[in-house]
Amino acid sequence: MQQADWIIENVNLATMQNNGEPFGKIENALLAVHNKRITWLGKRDQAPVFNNANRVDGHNGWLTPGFIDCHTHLVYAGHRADEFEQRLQGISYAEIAQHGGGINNTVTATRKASSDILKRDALSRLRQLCKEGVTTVEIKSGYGLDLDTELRMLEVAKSLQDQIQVKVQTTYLGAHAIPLEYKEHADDYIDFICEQVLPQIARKKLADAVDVFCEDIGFNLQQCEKVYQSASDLGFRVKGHVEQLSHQGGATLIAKYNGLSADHLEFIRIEEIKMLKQNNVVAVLLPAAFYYLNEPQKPPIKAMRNAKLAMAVATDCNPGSAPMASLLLAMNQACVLFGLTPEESMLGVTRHAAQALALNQCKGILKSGYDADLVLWDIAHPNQLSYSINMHSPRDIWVGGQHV
Ligand code: DI6
Ligand code: FE
Repeated sequence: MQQADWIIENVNLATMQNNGEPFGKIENALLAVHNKRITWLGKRDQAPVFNNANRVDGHNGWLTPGFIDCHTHLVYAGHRADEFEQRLQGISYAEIAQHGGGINNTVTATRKASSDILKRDALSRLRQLCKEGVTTVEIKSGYGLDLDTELRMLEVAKSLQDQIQVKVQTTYLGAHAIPLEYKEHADDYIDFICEQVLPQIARKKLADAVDVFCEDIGFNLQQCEKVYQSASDLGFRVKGHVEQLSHQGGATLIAKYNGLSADHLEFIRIEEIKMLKQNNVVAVLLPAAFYYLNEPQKPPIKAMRNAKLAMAVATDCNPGSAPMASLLLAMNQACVLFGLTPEESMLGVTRHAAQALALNQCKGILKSGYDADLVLWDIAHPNQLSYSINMHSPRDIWVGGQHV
């Protein structure tokens, strides 16, 4: 006899483990939860006896790991619908940024907003994500740029998990844009990040990782390397917005610093992919930004697949290039726009997304010992989740074994 707080039966499992089956599936299964963790899973007819366990009926649906959105900018004030209209008139994202709009527009609004307002708005976007089965979310700073607002953004991001059952991982993205007060002095701003902000964030334990925007309209390779060096010295893992609008060499830089993930990658060169693979860097695909910006070039998915590179999929939810709070839609976009298979897109929001956040020892797959972050879907096959838009929502969600 084995101990369990509750078990779910009459259910099929998309474990997302590498067990030789698509989606790591186990049909006619049973899964048991004890002390917030999965304690047993397998075929129903091979299950041990669980005395005193509550029984949940899975209605012959599919149970998946809780989804992980591993790249978002959920905390910000205001919106940029006016810039969306400008882009529809033919003005490019880069042109808007070069004229002081873009990210700096949101920086102005975010600096002015109280923490209560930031929290209220972020919470409403987070609720949308969680309704679709997201149980872990990464949230970046980067719309404050000054010390006070960056710290506030990270505090607000962390505080969201007191309001709603979700795990929040935070990332410091000081090198997101050159703030207006440092215009023409980007190197001084980088020094400010490295000398003033990063040490405080480390001391206050406000971030789990450090990100940069390596781009003509962001920061150059030398500036990004300076941030990575300081971040690594303080014990942070790094990641980056790289090769999105042009090739800069940011992906190779992330590999050199043993980073967690390289995000976007539309302009990565084929020969650079093996560097990511060798250093266990996850490729985070952000099809919503590609879609909104009408980007001219797709990431080289076939080469990534051939290299067996771990590919994650995330919303990039942000007010400029991806005003979208739907991870299911990002999965669909990853298939339609980039050519991922439905299985790859689901790995992208589970196992590979967990790896991008260094949570792959406890989240992202259904496995004994792993956190009981679970989503039950009324579907006949897990490939339906990538196939249809707005047709399926979770029947039940559990975070750490607790029903939400
Ligand atoms: N993530 C970002 O941070 C920038 N692009 C992206 O994919 C843009 C954010 C913004 O325009 O506000
Ligand atoms: Fe982003």
